Amino acid sequence: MSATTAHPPAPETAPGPPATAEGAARPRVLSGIQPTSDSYHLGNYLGAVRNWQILQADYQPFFFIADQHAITVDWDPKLLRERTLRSVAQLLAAGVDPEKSAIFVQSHVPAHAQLAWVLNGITGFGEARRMTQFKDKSAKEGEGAASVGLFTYPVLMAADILLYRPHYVPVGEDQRQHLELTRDLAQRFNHRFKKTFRVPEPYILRATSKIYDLQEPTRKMSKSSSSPSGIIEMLDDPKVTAKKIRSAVTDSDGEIRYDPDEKPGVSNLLSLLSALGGESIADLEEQYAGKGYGQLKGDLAEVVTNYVTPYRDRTLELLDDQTYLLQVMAEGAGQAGPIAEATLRDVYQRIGFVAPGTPAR
Ligand code: AQP
Repeated sequence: MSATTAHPPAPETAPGPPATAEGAARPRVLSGIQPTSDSYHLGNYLGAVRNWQILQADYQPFFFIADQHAITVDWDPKLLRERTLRSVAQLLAAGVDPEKSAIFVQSHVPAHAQLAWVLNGITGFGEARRMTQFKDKSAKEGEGAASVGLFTYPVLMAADILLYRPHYVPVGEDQRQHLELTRDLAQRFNHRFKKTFRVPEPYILRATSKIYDLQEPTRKMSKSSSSPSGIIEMLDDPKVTAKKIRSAVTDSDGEIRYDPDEKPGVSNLLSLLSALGGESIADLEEQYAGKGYGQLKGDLAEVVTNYVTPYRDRTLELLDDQTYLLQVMAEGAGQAGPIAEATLRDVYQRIGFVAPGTPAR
């Protein structure tokens, strides 16, 4: 059983289901997620994974577990292995279907790192330095303590995307700047060496593009900067989740109204209820007129519990069948690998690398 909805709202920056001529290839979408926690949080789920599940009906999807990105900050090898399997299990539990989508692990397709190296050569140091995620993530320990990998993370992300020449990249708002860099690098490469890459569009659903922390509702829900009480883990015991929702920070004026500037906590709860329950924010405002925050939180806790319980059960079931998970990864890499390698061959030829055993052209 999967936690799904029928159709996503229209994305902010891309058209809805494509008007594809019969027989023509469906437009390609690609996205990735890091295996850096035991469970995805509700931000990862609503901002990215749920949309992946929906898009696979009309697009040709490639979804990967970004294990190479995961080693740009400190990591534990045993945990990384476990979390990679947990990530695949969660994608499947969310309804991403290996019959429709290529689900693979980044390090199983060496072309990602190989293209990243080439793109490093056309990325300006200053341009990489402007990436706000690097600034945010390196701020805690200081820039000197951050890895070079964290610095070039957006270049690897550009390679991840450009290898597959996708039309759209479904991500949360926090990835918009990285996607802009990807587009710049694609255009720069195409201009300098001959058209090679498709310049991809972001696919960002406004309603769920940024899910906020329950305790600090002006900050995004995030595994590295949220406190445990501010983050809804999809695989948590639903009772724990319900308790976190009941303790969410709101305000003292008592009115249930969507106003992210004045009432960020209540607005976040309304957004979550709307995203998971399917009713519009305007309808919810009407229904909750004159009611208290306790009622809103109780209802949201129930909706979240109903939503995550089958997801959690299915994930735990899949984790008992590691042979199947490994098979899904192998099949996904089998689909992704040849496409990525073909792009890399084009790139190598265009930039002047001599292909082994062939005369230089
Ligand atoms: N709060 C969020 N709201 C909406 N979308 C979100 N995403 C992450 N947080 C939110 C989207 O989830 C996808 C996978 O993200 P990732 O694996 O790159 O993880 P992340 O962005 O690093 O997730 P975190 O929790 O925010 O991790 P840290 O704290 O390490 O930065 C992406 O599409 C992302 O946009």
